[in-house]
Amino acid sequence: GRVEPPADSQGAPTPHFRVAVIGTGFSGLGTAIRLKQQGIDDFVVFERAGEVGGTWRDNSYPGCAGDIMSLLYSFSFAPNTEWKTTFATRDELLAYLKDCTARYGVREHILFDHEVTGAEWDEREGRWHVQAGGRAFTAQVLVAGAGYLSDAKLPDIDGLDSFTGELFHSSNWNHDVDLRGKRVAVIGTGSSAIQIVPAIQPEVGQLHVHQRTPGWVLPKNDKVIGKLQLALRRGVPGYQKFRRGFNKWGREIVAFWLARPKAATKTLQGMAEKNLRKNVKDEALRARLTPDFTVGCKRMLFSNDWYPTLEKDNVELVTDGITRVEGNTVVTADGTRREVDVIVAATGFSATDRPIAHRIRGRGGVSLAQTWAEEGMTAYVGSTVAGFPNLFLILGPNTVLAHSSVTLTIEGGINHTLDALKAMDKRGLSTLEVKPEAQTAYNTRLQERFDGTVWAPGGCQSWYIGEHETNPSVFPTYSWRFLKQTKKVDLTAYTATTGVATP
Ligand code: N01
Repeated sequence: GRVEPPADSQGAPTPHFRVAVIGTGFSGLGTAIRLKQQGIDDFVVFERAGEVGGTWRDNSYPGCAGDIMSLLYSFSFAPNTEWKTTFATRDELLAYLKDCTARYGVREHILFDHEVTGAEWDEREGRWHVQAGGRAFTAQVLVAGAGYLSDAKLPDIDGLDSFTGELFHSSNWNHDVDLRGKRVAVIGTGSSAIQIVPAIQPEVGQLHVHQRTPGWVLPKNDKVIGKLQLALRRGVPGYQKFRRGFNKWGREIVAFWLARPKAATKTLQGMAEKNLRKNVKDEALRARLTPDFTVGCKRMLFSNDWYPTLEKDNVELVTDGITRVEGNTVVTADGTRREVDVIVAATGFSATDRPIAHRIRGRGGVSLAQTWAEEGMTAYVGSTVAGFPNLFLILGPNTVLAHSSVTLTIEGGINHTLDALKAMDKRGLSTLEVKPEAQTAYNTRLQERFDGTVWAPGGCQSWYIGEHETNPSVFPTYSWRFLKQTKKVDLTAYTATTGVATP
């Protein structure tokens, strides 16, 4: 029989939805748009902040921009002809996501200031109980689009929490702090730091860049989109799609080289070495900026102004590790004490220990984080996990494309979710749960693909690789393979049930 919705504390029935989506970044918004396009209107999107945009809302640091061509770093089903430059700035990307929200009518489905604090699978009712924004909801299907670069990681440095100046993370920039003339320490030299440092250097007094591991840097071939390009994009049907496809397939060729350490060393590393030689004349500085890991093992960095900025008079590259912070002073391993007014921690995210995984509880009340801690961080096609019926992850484990745009694996995850919903409708299924053996077989095959690649566990320290014997982050092969495996849900990999009525 029909399951009556349980009442909340006020006695009103708990709102129930066919689908509940977590997050309004590329993953959550993309899911919402595709749900609308598929004619599914019975869904809600929970957003912890007051606006859409995910990564591109949170990261507002000076210099923030994409480093994947904007034509490819956008939805294939929501094209934008108006990109101003090859690589969109953060403001443009955020405007694009806001525009998509309005254009496809998904804003009315979003509950802002509704952070998902818990989601538990109810075996008897065959649905998810979700707590968000202090309220209770139920949903037949839960789609987690919280991403892997959404929760800031501060470094574990003695005394940092009692720093007497201003401290903030790159993804939570404090725009109230006036940096003009200030002494600033930036910790980290990843993708975020290499955009921040050149952007703030002209205005700060002194800039200390704390580098633990130098990265391989390639030039960024950024251009303003000219009038002819714009006219072609606006006026010639199929042109935009062609350019996007050209970029996508070009990157597949890079994937072939990038994965193989010998080939990558010969080609990409050679290019990166040349870039370093060309831009850094000081030999001693160059030596300190030369990485000791195979190119591609950590995410490639793209910049034209990172190296030149490091040679400016008010910039110091610090390579002795930070041992502690005392009052307003950063102390490094060589005993040097640097007084600073501001510390910017460009130290990355909790990518392999995702906070959302602690909040989602499947069969028997076991959390996703617990499951992953015990059995390894895996999913079937990056999307579904045994023990978690009717849960679909967008950007689950092993969905990072080191050579291409994350929006491709996001679209793959969405395809898989939407096709599963279609199959459920068509066959009258109330639950779908991946079979443990299908999940294991998929991951055994996937992990074998890491053998002999630059992402093999142990190659370097990076969120690309994680800290275990298996790699939980990268998808080790071409994006077309990911899109192929997520195009249709393979019902033979799933246990399906019928008969649990949902309101
Ligand atoms: O973070 P990261 P990110 N003491 O984890 C260092 C995407 N992204 O925010 O290498 C000293 O890459 C750490 O050092 P090490 C992109 O996918 C894209 O920069 O671990 N240093 C490293 O240098 C990227 O991969 C764009 O030794 C410490 C840095 O902090 C992802 O976001 C722009 C430290 C962290 O680097 C994350 O990038 C920005 C410590 N205690 C970001 N702890 C685009 O352009 C950590 N570090 C699209």
